[in-house]
Amino acid sequence: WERPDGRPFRQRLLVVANRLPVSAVRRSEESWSLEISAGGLVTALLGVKEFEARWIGWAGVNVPDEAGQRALTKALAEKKCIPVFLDEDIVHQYYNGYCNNILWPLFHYIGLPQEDRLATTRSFQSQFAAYKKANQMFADVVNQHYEEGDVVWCHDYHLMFLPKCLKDYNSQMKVGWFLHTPFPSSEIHRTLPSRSELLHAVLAADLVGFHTYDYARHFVSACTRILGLEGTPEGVEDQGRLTRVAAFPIGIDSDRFIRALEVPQVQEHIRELKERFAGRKVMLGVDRLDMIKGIPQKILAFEKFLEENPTWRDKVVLVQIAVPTRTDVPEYQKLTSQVHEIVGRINGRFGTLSAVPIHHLDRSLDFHGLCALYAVTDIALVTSLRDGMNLVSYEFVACQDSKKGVLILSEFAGAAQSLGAGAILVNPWNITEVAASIGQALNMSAEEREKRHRHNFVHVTTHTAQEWAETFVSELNDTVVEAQLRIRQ
Ligand code: ADQ
Repeated sequence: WERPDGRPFRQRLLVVANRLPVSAVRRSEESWSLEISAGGLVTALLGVKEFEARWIGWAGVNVPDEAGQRALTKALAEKKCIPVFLDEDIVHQYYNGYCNNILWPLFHYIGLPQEDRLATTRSFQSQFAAYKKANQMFADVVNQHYEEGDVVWCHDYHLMFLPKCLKDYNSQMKVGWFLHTPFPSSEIHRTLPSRSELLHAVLAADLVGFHTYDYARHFVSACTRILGLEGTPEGVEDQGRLTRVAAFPIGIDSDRFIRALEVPQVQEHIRELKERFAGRKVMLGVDRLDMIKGIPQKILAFEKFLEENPTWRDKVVLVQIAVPTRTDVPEYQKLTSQVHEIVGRINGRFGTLSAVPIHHLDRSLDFHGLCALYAVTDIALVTSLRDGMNLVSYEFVACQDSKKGVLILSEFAGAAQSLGAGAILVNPWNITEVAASIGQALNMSAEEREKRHRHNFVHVTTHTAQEWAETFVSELNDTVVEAQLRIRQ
C-alpha cells in the first residue's frame, strides 16, 4: 500500500492522553530539556510498526508565556508530541479536582473521606465545567492536527468528554476511547451527578474499550439503565447508531524485560541481591503509593503471617517499593504516614540487630533495577483493592522464567482474569486469607510452581502490549467500515 509519491502508506494514529510521555524542564526562556518517560502506553505503541503515532497531551508544566509555549512546541515536535497548554486554575479544577478527586475514587469503589464529601459536592459543578473545558481544549488541538484517514485514540477517564467534542467537529473522524481503570457497577456510576452527560459523550466514539469483559458489561448496563438505551452483544445502540463496546486486555512488552535479564549490569545486580538476601525468601511489592493498591492491607497480612509462623521470621523478607504520587494531596500524605507507621511497628516487633523483615522504599526504581528485583523474587504480592489491570503482575511473570516464583494476586485486579489460573487469587481485604496464601506460596512444590508459572508466562509473552494496540486500532478501522456499510444498506 503506497502513497502517490511511492512511500509506503502508514496510517497516522493520534494518541490523545492527559499526559504526554515526556517530562519537560525549562532551561531558559526559550529552551527546554525533555526526557521520554517510558510508561506502558509508550512502549506499547513503540512496538507497533503499522501506524505512525503522534502524541497529543499536557506536558505537565504550566507555561503561561507565548515564547515558552512556542519553544516547547518546537522541542516536542521532534519527539512526535503535540502539547495542550492548560493553565494552573484548569489543572487544579479539572485534573486535581474532577479527575483525581471524583472520577478516580468512584471508578475504584473508594468513598471520599467524610470531610471531603461535602466540599466536593459543593465544588462539583465548577469542577465539571473545568473538565469539559479542558476536554474541549484537547479537542481543539486534535482538530488542528487531524488529517483525513487518521485514527484518533483517546485514553482514560481524564478524557471521557473528548469523543463528543471530536465528533461535533467532524462526524467522519474515526474515534476510539479506552479506559485504563475499572468501569464500576452501574449502581456506583449512577451516583455521579454528571452520569448521563459523561455516558453520552463516551458513546459518541466509534469504539469503546475496557481491560475486561466485566468492565465492558458494567458500561453497557450503565447505558441501558441510566440512559434507557439498548444494549446489544456488539455494544450500545442509540437511534440506529451503534457504539461498539468490547474488552481489549492490555499487556506488556515482555521481550524488553526478558532481554534486560541478559544485560551484564542487570546480572551483576541480580548477583548482589542474591548475596544480600541469601538464606531468606524474597517477597516483593511494587506499586504507586495509591489507596487503590492496598499497601497497608498487604503489610498487615505479612505481619499476621509472621505472628502465626515464628519459624519463618528470620527466613523471609518483604521488599516494598512504593513510588509516591500526588504528594500534594492530604489523603496521599496520610497514606504515606500510615504505611511508615505500620512498617516501623512490624520492624520493631520482628526485627533483629542484623535484619529487618520489611524493606520499604518510597521511590521509583530504574528499569534495570526493577528487572533484577523481579528476577530474584520468590513471591510477588499484588493486593490492589481495585486495579484496571495491574502491569506489575505481568512484569514479574516475564522476569521469572528461571526462578518460577509465585504470584499472589488480588481478585479485584483486572489481571486476575488473565493470570488467575497461574496465580493464587486472594481477597485483599481478608488479611487472614492473604497471610495463609503466603504460607501456601512458601510451601508450594517445585512442580506446581512450574505449572502455574508456565500458564502465566505463555499468556504474558503472547498477549503483549503491541498486540493490544494493534487489535484495538484494527478493530476501530473495521468498526467504522462496518458502520458505513450499514448506512449504505
Ligand atoms: P497504574 O495504576 O500506574 O496504571 P500498573 O498497571 O501496575 O498501575 O503500572 C504501573 C507501572 O509503573 C508498571 O510498569 C511498573 O513497573 C511501574 N512502577 C510502579 N511502581 C514502580 C516503582 N517503584 N519503580 C519503578 N517503576 C514502578 C494504570 C491502571 C492499571 C493499568 C495501567 C495500564 O491503574 O490498572 O494496568 O494503567 O492500563
